[in-house]
Amino acid sequence: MTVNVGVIGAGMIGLEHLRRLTTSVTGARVTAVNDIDQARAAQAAAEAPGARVADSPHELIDAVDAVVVTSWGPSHEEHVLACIAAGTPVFCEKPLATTADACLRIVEAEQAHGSRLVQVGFMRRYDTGYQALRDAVTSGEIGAPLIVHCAHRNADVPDTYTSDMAVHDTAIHEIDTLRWLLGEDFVAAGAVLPRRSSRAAAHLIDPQILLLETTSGARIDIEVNVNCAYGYDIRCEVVGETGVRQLPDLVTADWRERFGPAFDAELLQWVESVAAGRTTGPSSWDGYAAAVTADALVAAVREQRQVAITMKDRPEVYR
Ligand code: ISE
Repeated sequence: MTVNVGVIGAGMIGLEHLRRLTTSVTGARVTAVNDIDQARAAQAAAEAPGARVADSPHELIDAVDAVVVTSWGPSHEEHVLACIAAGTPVFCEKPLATTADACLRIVEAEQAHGSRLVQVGFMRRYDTGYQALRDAVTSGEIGAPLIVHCAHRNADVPDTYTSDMAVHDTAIHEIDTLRWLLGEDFVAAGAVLPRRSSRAAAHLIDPQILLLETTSGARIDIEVNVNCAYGYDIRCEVVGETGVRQLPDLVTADWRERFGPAFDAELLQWVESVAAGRTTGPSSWDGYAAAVTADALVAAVREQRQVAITMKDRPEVYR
């Protein structure tokens, strides 16, 4: 079966996903594209043989087997809810939605539907380096995890980048990956702020050191440093009771190059699961958990205090 996919949102990441689905991911073809900018939608559709421009997200949803949502973050909720209402599987780029309440509305809609339809684009779970770290933890090879040291460094960021984005847009990857890697939720957030980099724009708090505590009492520190000048550098070292493992040392120009293979694997797995009639991978619940944690971290940075993280009970659908 070839899965007919519609793409809502033809910006940078939308185009990346469209190209992947057209050239490297087997089992799918993009048949419709929608964007608030019709010309941009037409340009994107021209890259996928047989694809057309859909007049509206709703018209697109009705015409395809599955949807990729890569529109502007604040519109994710509307588009994902429309897919759920239509019973259509949907891959939504991160963030699932821009507030924890909006994520919860998606969770509730999926629960009412009775089974999962949503996969969230947390692609680091498909990175072989992180998978090896997770294996080292789950196999017991390094003993129970005590501490995780992370760094998320970007060479630079556009002027539109804000201090809150350091959490909501950047550290959000560590938030999800570490929940998955450690198999635990977080109970508390904190932040320590070093002196500001002279390379950072005047409005920006950069770098930031974000702190998390897990339910078992393991501690995580995440350096977010988005003006590091030298490249895209993602580090993660897990300190267990009997050993230590880290990601391979790999500095690239940007995230596209660093996580290209993970994006490929993520979309291939999504297409295969849609074809098999089930939804796997990072869920709406994971999107909600990431949003709640991100809100606590932003408060910790702004208010310079420890912030408790509390989540609703995990519904049966996500167990
Ligand atoms: C961007 O949105 C990403 O997803 C990248 O992985 C991250 O490194 C960057 O900081 C974000 O702005």
